[in-house]
Amino acid sequence: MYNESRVKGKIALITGATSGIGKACAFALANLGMNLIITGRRENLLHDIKEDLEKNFSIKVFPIQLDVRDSKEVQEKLGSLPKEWKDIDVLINNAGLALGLDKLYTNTSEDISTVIDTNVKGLLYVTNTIVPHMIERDVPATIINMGSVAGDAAYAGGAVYCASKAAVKILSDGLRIDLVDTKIKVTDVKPGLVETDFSLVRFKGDQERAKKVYQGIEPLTPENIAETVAYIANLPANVHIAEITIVCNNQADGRTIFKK
Ligand code: NDP
Ligand code: 8X3
Repeated sequence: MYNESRVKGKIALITGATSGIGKACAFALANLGMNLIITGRRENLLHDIKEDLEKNFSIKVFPIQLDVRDSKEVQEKLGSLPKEWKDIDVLINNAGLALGLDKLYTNTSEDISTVIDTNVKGLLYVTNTIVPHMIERDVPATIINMGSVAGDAAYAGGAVYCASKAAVKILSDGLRIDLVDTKIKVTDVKPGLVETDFSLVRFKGDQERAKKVYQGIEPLTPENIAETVAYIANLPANVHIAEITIVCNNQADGRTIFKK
């Protein structure tokens, strides 16, 4: 039904496009003919991905090295985009991470700050830099925030991460309300287990432990999520998906998983 691209030639900005879900979103949106601003901290990866995208699709890609935790950097880099990249139609707030899977009272203040500053404050800094110009343009636009089933209920050892994703849900709801008199839509995408570098980052490079998370179950792939993100980005202007939960088979919610 929505096979044709409505967003060809339009611009999407993706945070955390160097890996996993964000990178897969870049390819899925490129497939719809969107020009892309890809961001992340690892500059070398951004340039490799730009090359790969421009080789495979007839689109333009603008890489910006960006740490979403740095409000000044966000304001400077995203608040002064070149004229041809200013008109962002789709914003994907995807950058995020978890650190550790330990009892709340053992979490270090450094890890707590990193998770909250990235998943919550970073999303706010980027959103607040982009939205005013979206409103000014007065054309249909979509903001897609990467939430999680982790935001629906706490699980053992995940309190700070779960709280950050609960915040993404409430911020998405609040922004949707605050934009109700505009043409801008806000969607909270809530995946379950997706096999990416997420667990490797969470367990600080412990490959064995990270691998175990996805054993005994067929997890989602980043491409599974990207397909839904592209579908949402490509919806007709009158169709507004507020929230969507995507889990793999044998996962019921953030804490109920059946492993063989
Ligand atoms: P990855 O680790 O593969 O990707 C995370 C991305 O976030 C990377 O591109 C990384 O880029 C970027 N990032 C992290 N910190 C920052 C920062 N301070 N500034 C800018 N970019 C940053 O994990 P996923 O693809 O799985 O995660 C993407 C999103 O999906 C996250 O928000 C995560 O919480 C969410 N999610 C993941 C699920 C899963 O099971 N994998 C399930 C539900 C939600 P770089 O290091 O280059 O800065
Ligand atoms: C990431 C998925 O279940 O590890 O949000 O929290 S989970």
